[in-house]
Amino acid sequence: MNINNLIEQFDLQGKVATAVPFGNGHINDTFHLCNQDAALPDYLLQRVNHLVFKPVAAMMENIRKVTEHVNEKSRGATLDLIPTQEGKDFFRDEKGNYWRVFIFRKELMAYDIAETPEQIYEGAKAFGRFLDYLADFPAAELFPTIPNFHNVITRLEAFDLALKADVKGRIKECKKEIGYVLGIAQEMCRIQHAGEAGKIPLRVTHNDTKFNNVLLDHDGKGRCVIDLDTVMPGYVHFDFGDGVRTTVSTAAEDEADLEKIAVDLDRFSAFAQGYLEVTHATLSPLEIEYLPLSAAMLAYLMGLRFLTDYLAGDVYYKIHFEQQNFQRAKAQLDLCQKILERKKDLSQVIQGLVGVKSLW
Ligand code: GN1
Ligand code: MG
Repeated sequence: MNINNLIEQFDLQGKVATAVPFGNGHINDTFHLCNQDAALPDYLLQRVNHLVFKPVAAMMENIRKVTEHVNEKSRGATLDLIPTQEGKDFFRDEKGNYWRVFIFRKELMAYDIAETPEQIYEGAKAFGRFLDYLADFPAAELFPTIPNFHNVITRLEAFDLALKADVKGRIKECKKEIGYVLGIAQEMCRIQHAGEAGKIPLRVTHNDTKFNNVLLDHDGKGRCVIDLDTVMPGYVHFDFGDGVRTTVSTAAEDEADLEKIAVDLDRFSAFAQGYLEVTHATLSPLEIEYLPLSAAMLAYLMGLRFLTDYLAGDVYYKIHFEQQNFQRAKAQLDLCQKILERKKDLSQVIQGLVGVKSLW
């Protein structure tokens, strides 16, 4: 089926002029559909990676419920799903690929790396509002699309299996990183343990709050939270931690020069201030106490996942060059270490904002 036949399956306004590959996602394939009539909306067509998101229909049902709930509270605060001509959430082609369409907000922009603390503050507020809008949504109604997605304990088990198999004989290159991962494993499991002990509540979380998943307008205000594939029950730390991980340094996620990776306290303060301004009334003191640790945990989790994928032979993330997963892992583990070195400073920022002392 060619792209024009595919587009015809969806209930779109106007005619599509061009379909161009779009974005930097590591998982799905995305196209920007530009409308011939500039007054009508552009669209985003995506092929869902159904090897990663196995229960596609359940995931799409999650997305429909969540977008309806959020957009009812604040129109435009998240994506708008466009149904197929038959009123379905997605279309399955003859090869078994799953396709879906959202409105493309051409007046808004995504940044892989935030340029200023103001942008970070605004983006963080949008992510915070997303959590807040969903605070009254029954988490049990959402299907756990990828179970244990941010569970450090089970991610370490998968890492252990990859180490035992060593299918590409790559362990010898990664000795230092493997040692680092194992050395701080216990500390990195603390939030998960606290959750499993019932001390931290499960909420509806986004679970992929990297900074390029919030769109800002031309005045720099955070407008629209995107990439809802992993919205499911989780701890607030997953969202706060990933937001900090992707904003606290100006370095890229796979930065090869580790000297360029730095924890910038102004950038951290901006994220924490924006996020907490909207959520602190909802969060418990214990949830707030663990926020600084969550930043290290998410950098650790990503380092761990990239390293696992490198050892397993690059089977999960898209890579653009041979060693990219290893390079990503090194950068994320370096960031984790640098966040841990600054833990007192991060805690002080949180304490200054909401008066809650952090646990380390
Ligand atoms: C993947 O969809 P995308 O590329 O934003 C991954 C996230 C990671 C991210 C790292 C389903 O997200 O968990 O944080 O890469 N998504 C999935 O950049 O694994
Ligand atoms: Mg994603």
